[in-house]
Amino acid sequence: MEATLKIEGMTCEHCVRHVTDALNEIPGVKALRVIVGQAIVAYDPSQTTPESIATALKDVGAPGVSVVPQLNAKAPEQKNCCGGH
Ligand SMILES: [Cu+2]
Repeated sequence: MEATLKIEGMTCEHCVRHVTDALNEIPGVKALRVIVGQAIVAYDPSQTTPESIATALKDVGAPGVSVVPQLNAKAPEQKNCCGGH
C-alpha cells in the first residue's frame, strides 16, 4: 500500500533527510519519495497504518503530519463494465 503524508515544519533538505531516515526506521515502512512538506511511503498494512506512521513522525519532530486521503484508493478493485456479479 502507498500513502501520501502532508508534513508541516519541513523547510529544507536537512528536514527531508531527517524525515526519510525516520520513515525507513518504522517497521514495514519504506520512504518512496520525500520532498519538503510531503512524503510518499510504501507500507505493509499488516505492520502499520498511515495514522501510526504520522504519529511516529510527530515523535521525531515533525509538528504537523496529516494523511492525505487517497483519491484513487478504490481504483484497484477494478469492477467490470457490467457492474460485476
Ligand atoms: Cu530543515
